Amino acid sequence: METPPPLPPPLPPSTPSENLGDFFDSSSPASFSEPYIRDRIVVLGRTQAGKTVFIARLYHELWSKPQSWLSMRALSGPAHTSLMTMCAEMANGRWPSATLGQRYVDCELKFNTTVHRMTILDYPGEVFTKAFVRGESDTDDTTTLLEHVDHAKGVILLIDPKNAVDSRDPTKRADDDYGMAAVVDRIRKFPGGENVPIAIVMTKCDLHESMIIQLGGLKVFAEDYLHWIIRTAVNSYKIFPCAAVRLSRTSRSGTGAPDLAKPPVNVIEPLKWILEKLELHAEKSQLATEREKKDEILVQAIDQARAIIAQGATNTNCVRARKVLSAIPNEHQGDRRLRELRAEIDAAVTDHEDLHETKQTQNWILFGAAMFVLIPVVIIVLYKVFSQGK
Ligand SMILES: Nc1nc2c(ncn2[C@@H]2O[C@H](COP(=O)(O)OP(=O)(O)O)[C@@H](O)[C@H]2O)c(=O)[nH]1
Ligand SMILES: [Mg+2]
Repeated sequence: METPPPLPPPLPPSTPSENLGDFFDSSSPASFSEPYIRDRIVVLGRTQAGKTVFIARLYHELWSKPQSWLSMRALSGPAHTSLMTMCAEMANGRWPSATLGQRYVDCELKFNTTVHRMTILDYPGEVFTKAFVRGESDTDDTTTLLEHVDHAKGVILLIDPKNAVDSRDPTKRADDDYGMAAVVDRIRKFPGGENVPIAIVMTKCDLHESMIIQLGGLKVFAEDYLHWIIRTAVNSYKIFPCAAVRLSRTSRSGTGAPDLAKPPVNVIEPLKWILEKLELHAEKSQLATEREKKDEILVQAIDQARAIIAQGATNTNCVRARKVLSAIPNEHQGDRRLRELRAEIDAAVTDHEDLHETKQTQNWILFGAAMFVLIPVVIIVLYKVFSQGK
């Protein structure tokens, strides 16, 4: 593993949340004026959640058997070697040693044609507890952790379901329910975090499957033991029961040796789900941008046509206005605003023609009346002139 890569600028100072219903002490995003860049998929979990095993297996799967639609590459040689060594150790029947220092692995993911950055935060669980349970965000290690979380566009949360159930140790329990819910809360409240896909991965399910079944199955288990996380995640989350590395022999204690020959369960799937969601979001936002652009063209044309008609609803102006409107792309021709304006132009031109006709009739009546008076006067004058001449 390697030293942390340079990070984007830190978050602006936090302000207290205005929402009275807020339960967690997350900083409010209300003070942000600039769009906040969400550029990485983040993997995190508390101590002993199974992070090292999960990421080593995920990396091994994608490196050794790259799929045409998904591949993964560590961004540094030492990180690659470290992940592959951990898998080699597991292949030899040894679990990877506990994480000693703060560790980051930066990887590049290629999903179909898009490249994503993935940051794996495999730090000692104490840092997680400090940041999300004790709310201490002033030390270097917690600040870095929070910054990664705040830049996440997708998150994989690893939870050992046994810890979620283990109520004998309230500290352990707090890390899983309070701490994890605090992570989710922070993600949802910060700019652009409303729809960040969160994959909740329940680890070591080869060991815990029967416990989950006994407690009512995955759905009931999640509602009973992960309800704070689910409530806080609101939307865009999915729960995956996962067995990254299974034991070589049936053992319920979890102390058995790992067997890398057995296929993993739900190691690639959470990542795939996140990537598909991100692709869908990207498509949607691209469509929305295109729609906005087209709408702008429509609004501009409507304004231009109105300005022409405002100069007078003469035949020439109406023809000009209609010409402007017919230049609008076909897919907008059925737009309500356009139909209404066309009807207005038709009405305006009819009024204009009616007015014109009325004026013409009035002129003819005036002319007739004038002739009615003038002709007898002229006849009388001529008669008088001629009769005097005689
Ligand atoms: N049976 C089983 N045990 C696991 C699995 N993943 C992790 N473990 C056990 O949990 C221990 C802690 O896992 P580790 O990945 O080091 O946790 P971390 O502290 O979150 O990095 C390992 O030493 C294994 O004994 C799994 O998928 N199946
Ligand atoms: Mg570890």
